[in-house]
Amino acid sequence: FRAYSHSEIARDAATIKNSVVMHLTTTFLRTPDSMDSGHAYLASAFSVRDRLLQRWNLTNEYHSNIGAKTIYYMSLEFLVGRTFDNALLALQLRDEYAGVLGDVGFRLEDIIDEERDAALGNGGLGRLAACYVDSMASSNYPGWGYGLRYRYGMFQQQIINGYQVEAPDCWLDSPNPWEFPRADVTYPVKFYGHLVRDPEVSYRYKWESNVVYDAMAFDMPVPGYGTENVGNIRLWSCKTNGLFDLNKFNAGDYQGATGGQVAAQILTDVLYPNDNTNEGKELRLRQEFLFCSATLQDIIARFKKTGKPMTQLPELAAIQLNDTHPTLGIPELMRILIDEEGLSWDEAWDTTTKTFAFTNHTVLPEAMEKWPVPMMDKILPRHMGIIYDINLFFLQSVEERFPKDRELLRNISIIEESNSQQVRMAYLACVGSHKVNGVAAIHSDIIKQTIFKDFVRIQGEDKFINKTNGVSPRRWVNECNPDMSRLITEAVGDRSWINDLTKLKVLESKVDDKEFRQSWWEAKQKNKARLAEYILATTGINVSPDALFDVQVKRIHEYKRQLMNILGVIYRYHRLKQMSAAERTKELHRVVVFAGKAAAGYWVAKQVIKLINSVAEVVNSDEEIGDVLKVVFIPDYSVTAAEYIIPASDISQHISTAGTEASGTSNMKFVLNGGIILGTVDGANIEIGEEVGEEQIFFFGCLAHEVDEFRHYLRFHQPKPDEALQAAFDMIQSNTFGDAHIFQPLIDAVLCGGDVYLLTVDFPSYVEAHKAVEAAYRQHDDWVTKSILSVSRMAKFSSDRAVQEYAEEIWNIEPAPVGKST
Ligand code: 26M
Repeated sequence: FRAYSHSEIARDAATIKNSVVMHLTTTFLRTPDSMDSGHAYLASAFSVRDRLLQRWNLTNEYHSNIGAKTIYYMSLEFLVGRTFDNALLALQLRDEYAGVLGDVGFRLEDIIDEERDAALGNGGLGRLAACYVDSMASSNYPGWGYGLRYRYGMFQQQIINGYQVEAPDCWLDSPNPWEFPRADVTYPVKFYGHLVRDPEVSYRYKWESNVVYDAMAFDMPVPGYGTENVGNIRLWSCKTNGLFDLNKFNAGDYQGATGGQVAAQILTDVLYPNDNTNEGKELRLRQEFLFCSATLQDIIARFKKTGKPMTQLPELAAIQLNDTHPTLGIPELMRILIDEEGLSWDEAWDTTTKTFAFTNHTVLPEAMEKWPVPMMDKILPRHMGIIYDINLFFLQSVEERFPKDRELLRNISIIEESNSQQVRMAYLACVGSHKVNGVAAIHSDIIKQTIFKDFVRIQGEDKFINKTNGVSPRRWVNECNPDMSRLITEAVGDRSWINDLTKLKVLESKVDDKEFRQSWWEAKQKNKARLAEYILATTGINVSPDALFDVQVKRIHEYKRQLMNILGVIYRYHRLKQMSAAERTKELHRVVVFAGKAAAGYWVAKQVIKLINSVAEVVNSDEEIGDVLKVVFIPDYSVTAAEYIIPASDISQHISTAGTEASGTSNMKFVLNGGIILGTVDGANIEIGEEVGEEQIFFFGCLAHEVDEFRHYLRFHQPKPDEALQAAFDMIQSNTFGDAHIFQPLIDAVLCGGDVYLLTVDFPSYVEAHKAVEAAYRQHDDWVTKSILSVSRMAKFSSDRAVQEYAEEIWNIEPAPVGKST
């Protein structure tokens, strides 16, 4: 029997009101008279969630009935942000809920603002995972994300006395309508222990251990837009296996009785707040394994229901590794297939490599995951053994083809033979996968020439491919920019562009339409006014929406060069101070916006935040300068903050040292929202430039292939700052922004530390590029043209396109829309 069917989502006000009141009174034990906006949010959210869960059930029932091949996107991070508005838009119930809430005196915008972000990620990699599950659901691909349910997500950033201070993100302190606990979906995960060899098969073992944790599933429904499909992110939460030690309790050891519980929970307590750095902490390794083991057990349990032989797993499941963090999934699948399912080594290896594919997201050496062999051997003895065997067979096959090349074998070995041996996770991921991809064209080229060079030679060119990143048009246009979205819908004639960004092309025909251009400009101005309010509320700083909004928001990292940006601001301030008042009145007004978090232990990045805030304080209170220049550091950058900031930018900066930013994804979001990029020839900036045309983007700086030579030179020669950069240094050193000695290490990194990120090399062309931006912005009409043309040419950067490419070229899966056959 079926209690509901796909057509039965009620849209009438009475039914919606009933379900909201039902939740208010029965889920939250409140009455309509005592409803505050917090409970108005919760009751509305639970009523929307009911509808999503119905579709969730239908989707999964349908996919299992038709035996659809499913993609499992394994990621230690999912940076989802808020869900309420996203779900309302996907179900096309936004106006209906606005009406019902309006009747009882609430504005939908205020209710939406009650929701806390699900901040289970650091930055680009985590947000990409969220965009990809959004696209899978919206494009009807059977696909699940798998991750961890951290009790504390990305820390909250406070700015105190100009410094970053971290506070815990207790996002689960209030009820979370967007997760569904599944106590029945729980798997045991072992650690430590010892191995017993199988008397018959030399490579088969029994792994015995008393240290067993339980991983319990929580499902987050992912609404597909304009479809009945609802996707899923399954997150694991850890607890001890075997509940409670009654013996200890009876002996009066009350704490000891629950001690294991506390120890286990630590595994999913907190997201490591590192972005592009690897700390090599033991707890992180245990986190990664808990995740991989629970996920593989779950995938296999689902597969076994089909009754098919294990060697057919790749026909029903594709697993994508989001960077190396979930790489232990490879030896874990090998262990299950060999030790538990009785496959031979060769069958297991063939099945495993056909199932896994791997995405690399960074080339920074400090981000490469390596685990000390003794640590891995202690915590995961069976997996260490399997990794040794994978490596042995791999090296043997290479030796056959390249006899006596000792250097080659050393270079490609999964085990690095340093003072202490280390497992190179990127190599393990590569050897265990049938496809390896980078995330933008230049990045995919670079990894083929650097870390995977020898693997390309051995395993062939075809294994190494490019999948340029994309972003969800639902969240990053339709949701965050309603005014521009309305204009696009008018131009296109309907909302079809939200699932098909190639429709943006029609905007090109509007570029000479006076009325359209005016509305386009007004939409941007409105977004700027909205951001100005947000800035006032979060920082107390007053900025004018009439100024040029110049924005750099992303994780704070040396390679992203926020330091170069603030030095540029200091140089601008220096010039303004040298001008006469009359000259200053001719200057273009500018608001420079920064936001972003520094990893808690990344001292240099934290000093950069302090410098930005110190400059802001001096500049913003300088009466001579007034509105000509404002500098703002918006605290606690998040998905929700990004949804305010990105639609309001005129120019955004993506200025990494060439060759260091794998792709970048906010660059795509900014241009999709009518902003223009000031950037280096790096990552996806390059492909954005190719699509929108060189008139629509401001490039500067040295090229990736020149970087090595510059770095080499600067190792042996004193860097020479140009006059502009020297002026900025001088201003800092003369205590203009407070005690100079706290900033001296930042200057020393450039002048005495080899200037690894090439500030002295790129600063002159950076200053020139700013001048070009300014001249262009003054040509108001041309600027609007650039903005409209850019958006019209951005189709490539939809995550729908990216996911479709993965589906066709890596996963070999097809869309399976629900509802057509029910
Ligand atoms: C590693 C070890 C221990 C703890 C944390 C990490 C870790 C976490 C996140 C390492 C790297 C992490 O993220 C890297 C990242 O976000 N890379 C970005 O990926 C984006 C999506 O592909 C790209 O757009 C960015 O250019 C790239 O920097």
